[in-house]
Formats: sequence, structure tokens, C-alpha cells
Amino acid sequence: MAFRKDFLWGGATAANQCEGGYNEGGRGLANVDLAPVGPDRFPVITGEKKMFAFDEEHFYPAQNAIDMYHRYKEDIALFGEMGFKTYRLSIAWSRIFPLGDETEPNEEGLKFYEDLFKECRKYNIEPLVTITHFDCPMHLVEKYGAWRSREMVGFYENLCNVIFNRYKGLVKYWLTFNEINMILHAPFMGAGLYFEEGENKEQVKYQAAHHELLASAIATKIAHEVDPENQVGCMLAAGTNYAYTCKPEDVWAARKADRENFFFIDVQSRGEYPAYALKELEREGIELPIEEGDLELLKEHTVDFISFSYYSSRVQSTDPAINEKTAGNIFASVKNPYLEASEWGWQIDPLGLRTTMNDLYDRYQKPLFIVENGLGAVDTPDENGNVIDDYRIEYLAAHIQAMKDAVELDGVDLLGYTTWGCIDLVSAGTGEMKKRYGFIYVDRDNEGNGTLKRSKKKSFDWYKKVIATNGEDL
Ligand code: P53
Repeated sequence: MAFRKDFLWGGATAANQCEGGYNEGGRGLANVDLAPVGPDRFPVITGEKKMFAFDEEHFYPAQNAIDMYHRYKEDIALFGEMGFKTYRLSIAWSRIFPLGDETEPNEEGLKFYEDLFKECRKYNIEPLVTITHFDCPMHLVEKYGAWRSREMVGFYENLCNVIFNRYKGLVKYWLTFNEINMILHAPFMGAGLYFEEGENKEQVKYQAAHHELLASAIATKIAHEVDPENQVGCMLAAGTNYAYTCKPEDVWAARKADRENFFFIDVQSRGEYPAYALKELEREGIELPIEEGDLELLKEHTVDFISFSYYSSRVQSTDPAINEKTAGNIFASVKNPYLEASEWGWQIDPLGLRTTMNDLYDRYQKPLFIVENGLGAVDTPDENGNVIDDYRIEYLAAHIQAMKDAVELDGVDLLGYTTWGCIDLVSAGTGEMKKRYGFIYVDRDNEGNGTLKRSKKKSFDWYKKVIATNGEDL
């Protein structure tokens, strides 16, 4: 038997990509609400184009998403039917603190998640909760410049105090920041960052990073104080970088690209800023806004486990002639000639998952949790309305086999596996509904048309069997 007896099989979503109900229950506006579908999305999520309010020209898919705000009971029942042991979801910060800087939370928002967690418990589903999955109340963006400001640490601390106390006994697994390294690649979506004319963007990003890392350590501290049962994880957008050739410069470029991402996890897991980063930041003239007591907090409150998303490996080359890039816009890298790609140009590399797991386990020696993995594809219902998604089954089976190898053959300690978008939802990168990951089909298109009806795809019964056999029958 490869996997632990209590292995946490399940699926993952994020509030802004599935809930909708953006102006209901007292919820405040968040950065993620303002990312439209279409060509303006990329400039918005990277902070190049400022968007402070909705306009008539764009469609904003997060406003209603797949309406899980009203349909979560039906959806969780389907997860229960598949035999989920865990369900990863995120809390919308602006449901709990609509502006972000209030002292008292919004009871309606707190009650919503309490009911949702209780619904999970009905099916023996352990909630795995991301405290912030790309969302930040817009008021905090406008008044404080979001994570560039140190005051954010206190607002986040309030949020954590409230939710850890309120959900004590209901939730035990927490992730502090989704894909914390996304600050570097999509700073508005990742950390609510906008830039001023002529400002040093790298300075702002690393300043925000220090504040998030501090907030993450404080969250870990409070979580452990409130309930020693709490398990807190960091979350990395992972995917090992390969050198395009064995030319030493290529190998060095791949090492550097990995470290750019490891930087965050090095702090969250080992409790210290790594030497390579301190030197590099110094050379670049970037200052971390470290205050008295910060380094002690980082050192004393490291995470219990390492979680990550994995969609693909990446490639680095120093040869200007090797310039064919993958389509994945946020993490675009050199195209790997040995790999096939998804319809969105994301290259498919199951063995890369085993490599990534080994890299992370060797480096941190803490239990791992794969909290995102999956295939974004166009699903076309047949004449009977059924989606026969053999391509998705093939992708997932190959990745589960690779993770099994990492556990069985390499001895990696793995807590669980949650596939991304277990029910079809809005794409973070593109805002499309057409890019689907789910076992459950949702009748909705890119323009917001459709009945929102849920139906099972072929992969639904397949995943149910995988869970029932603890990963033996793929
Ligand atoms: P989509 C790339 C771009 C945006 C978010 O991505 C990403 C990545 C890949 O690492 O990260 C995660 O929806 C993210 C999810 C997101 C998922 O990847 O662009 O945590 O919110 O939906 C898949 O296909």
C-alpha cells in the first residue's frame, strides 16, 4: 500500500472562482472581483492596468462565478458521493471583514462558512482552508496600497484570530497564502499591488513579501495557540525548472529560477531568509523592511507541512536562439521539446511531479500536501449531455502514478492530494469558464450564459474508484 491509511483525497476550489454572490451577505469588494475576462485580464492581474470599479465594457466572471454561494449543499453532496476525505476551499476575506480594517467581523460571512464546514462534516469531509487565495479587500488596496503596507499584517492577524477561534473544532488544516510566490508574477492578483510611476517594482514586491511572510508566521503562531491540533501549511506554485542543456550556464539559470520561488518557502519552513536571496537583494538595492522582533517571529513559527500546486515543469535556457516559449502566460518558460501540451499550452509532465516532490522533500523534510493538480480542457457534452473526459482521466492517472512512485519508491511523506477545480469554475489566469478542470460539469459559458446545472462527467466515477481503492486502481 503506497498511501497512508488516512490519506486525504479530495478536490480544491477558491472563493472568488466559484462562490459568486459578490455583493451578498454584507460582502465587500475585493481585488479579484475586478479582473475581467478577455484581453484586459492579464494587464489587470499583473497590476499594469488599474481597475478600481466595474465598468460597462467588461464582463467580470467572479461576480456570480458558478454561484456556489447558493449551491454549496448540492456541490458538497456530490463531493461526498465521490468519497472525498477533504475539500480545499478558501475564505473570502471581504465576507468576514468587508473593508478589511474593521475591528468587528461580519456575522453573516462567518455564519456562511460555519454552515459550509458543518455541511462538509456531514460527509466526513475534512475542510482544508486557504486563508487568502488571491483576494484582498479593495478598501485595503485603495487606502493602504495592500501588502506594500505593514498595517496589513495587523488586519490579517485580526482575520486569523477571528476565524481560528470561530472554527475551532471544525477546521484543523490551514494554508496561509495561496501560491505565495505569485507576488512576483501577478502582483495585483497575488497581493493587491499597484505600482506608481517610476517606482522600483521589485522593491515593492519584496517589501510586500516580507509583510506576507510575517503575517504567515503570526498566523501559524495563533493557530497553534488557539488549538494545538491545528496544522498550518505554506503554499507554493511549484514545478521544478530544468536546464535546457547540460551547459553549465543553463544549469545555473535553472537553479536560479527555482530559488526565486523557494525563497518564500525557505522562510516559511526553515524560518530564515536564505543567504543567496540576501546577497541578491543587496546587489539589486532592495531593502526588506525588517523591524525588531520580525526575525524571531519568522524563526519561531515555521509551518507544519509544505503544500503546493503542480501543473507542469519549467525550462530555462541562456541561448537566445532557444526562444520558443510555452503559452502559459504567467509562468511562461522555454518550451520543452519532449513534452505534449494542453489546449492552453501547459506542458504535461507527470515525472516532473515526482521530481518536484523529491526536490521539496529533500529541501524541507516536512510532510508534503499536493493541493492543486489537473488538466484545464474544453469539455463538449455529447448528444446525451455526457462529458466523456478520457483525456482528464489519463492526465490524472499519470500524475497519481508519479506521486505514488515518490511515496513508494522514494519515501516521500505525503498527506494528501486535492485536484484543482473538482467542479468546473472560473479560470484564474484567463477568467474563462471554457477552461474546465472538474469531475462535475457546470452549464455556464465565458459570457455568463447557462443554467448553472451540475452534471457528472465520466471522470466522476473514475475518481470515486481511485479514492475507494486508496489509489490502487487507476
Ligand atoms: P488557471 C497560473 C495562472 C494563474 C494561477 O490556473 C495559477 C497558475 C498556475 O500556477 O495558479 C493556480 O485557472 C491557482 C488557481 C488557478 C489554477 O492555478 O489559470 O492557485 O487559482 O485556478 C489553474 O487555469
